[in-house]
Amino acid sequence: MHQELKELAAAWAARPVEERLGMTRREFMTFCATLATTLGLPTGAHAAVEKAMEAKRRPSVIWLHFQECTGCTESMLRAEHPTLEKLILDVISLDYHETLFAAAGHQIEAALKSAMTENKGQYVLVVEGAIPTRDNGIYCKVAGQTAIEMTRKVAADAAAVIAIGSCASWGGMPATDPNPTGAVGVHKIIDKPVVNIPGCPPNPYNFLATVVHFLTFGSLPPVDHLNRPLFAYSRLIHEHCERRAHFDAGRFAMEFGDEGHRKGYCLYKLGCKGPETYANCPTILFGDAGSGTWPVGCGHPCIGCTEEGVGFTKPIHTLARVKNLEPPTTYPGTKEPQGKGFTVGAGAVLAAVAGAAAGAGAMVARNLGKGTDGGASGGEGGKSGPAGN
Ligand code: FSX
Ligand code: SF4
Ligand code: F3S
Repeated sequence: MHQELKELAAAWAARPVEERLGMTRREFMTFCATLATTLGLPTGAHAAVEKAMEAKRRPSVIWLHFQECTGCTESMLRAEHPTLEKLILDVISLDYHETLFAAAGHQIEAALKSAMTENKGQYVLVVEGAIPTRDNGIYCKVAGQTAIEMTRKVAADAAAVIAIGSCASWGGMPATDPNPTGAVGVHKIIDKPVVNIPGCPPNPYNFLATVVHFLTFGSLPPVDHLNRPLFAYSRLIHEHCERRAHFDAGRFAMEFGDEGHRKGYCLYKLGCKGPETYANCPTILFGDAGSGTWPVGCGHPCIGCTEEGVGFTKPIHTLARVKNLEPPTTYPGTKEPQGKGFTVGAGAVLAAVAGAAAGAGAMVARNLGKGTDGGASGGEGGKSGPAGN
């Protein structure tokens, strides 16, 4: 049976990329070329991404779950746009995932073993959830092993390690004071470089972009001092927020449901942590459901879920430290039609992979979906971090 599945997977992978992704060849080529032109990529960069997407070999991914809510996996699979999950499941070979596997017990343990042996030194380890360290890590065990033991064992032969979600990045929700289990992020217990993709849940596009980068260039993307990919976490939320014009004009919602809140004014005085949180939420959005589909767009202050020391640490209602007072060069529109507008699609992902800044990625996403739609702009090349090359 195992063999039959392998043959089926190989037959599917042998089909042309446009067939696998449900696009025409022309659409696929135009898609890559448009991105390259719009972003001013160095000659050949789009071709490399194109080639990687077409490749029949998909990296084996082993996905471990520890202290978390499974929201990372849920957000990856519950996107509205079918292209997203198609893309994810097309670019990787998900060889071990406790939540998604139909198998259990010895069968799934055997699957882990064979994925590790068959792809030794080549697989990507993805960890979802924090690692409890108190009392020798006994507060989270899978198949008789602690999360610490299992992570170290699987990480030893991994080509790359990705911590998905805030829990795996630094402890997140399980590490909330007083952190009874001593929950920490993956990078605290292994010696290898780890790329962190925080967010509770994280944006699935940021995960996909990271994997496609690995696929295209054979390395994980450049990261910041917290090991977060620069393409996604180099800008403050406040810099691209559609309510920013209201912040600069001093128009604030003072209570949920008041006139300012109903008019879409800035949520700073309700505790929005956008001014001290680095992430691309306002530009890449969630769920492919159109404009406004991100926390602030829906009327709730950002709680800083991607920022260690802010999310799950600072009370939601306390005022944020404003890290950058410089007004943006371009303001996003303050009246976006709710539930309509562009579809992010894969454009922003590939733009991000190719080294563009989040703002430029958003422009491409908007342009792909709507023709022209204005929006935030900006761009800068990434610098290499510890796991960059
Ligand atoms: Fe949940 Fe993931 Fe939050 Fe944590 O996301 S959405 S608690 S970051 O590890 O499952
Ligand atoms: Fe947007 Fe929050 Fe900044 Fe206001 S404080 S502009 S709501 S990110
Ligand atoms: Fe999290 Fe704030 Fe984005 S709460 S999802 S970082 S808007």
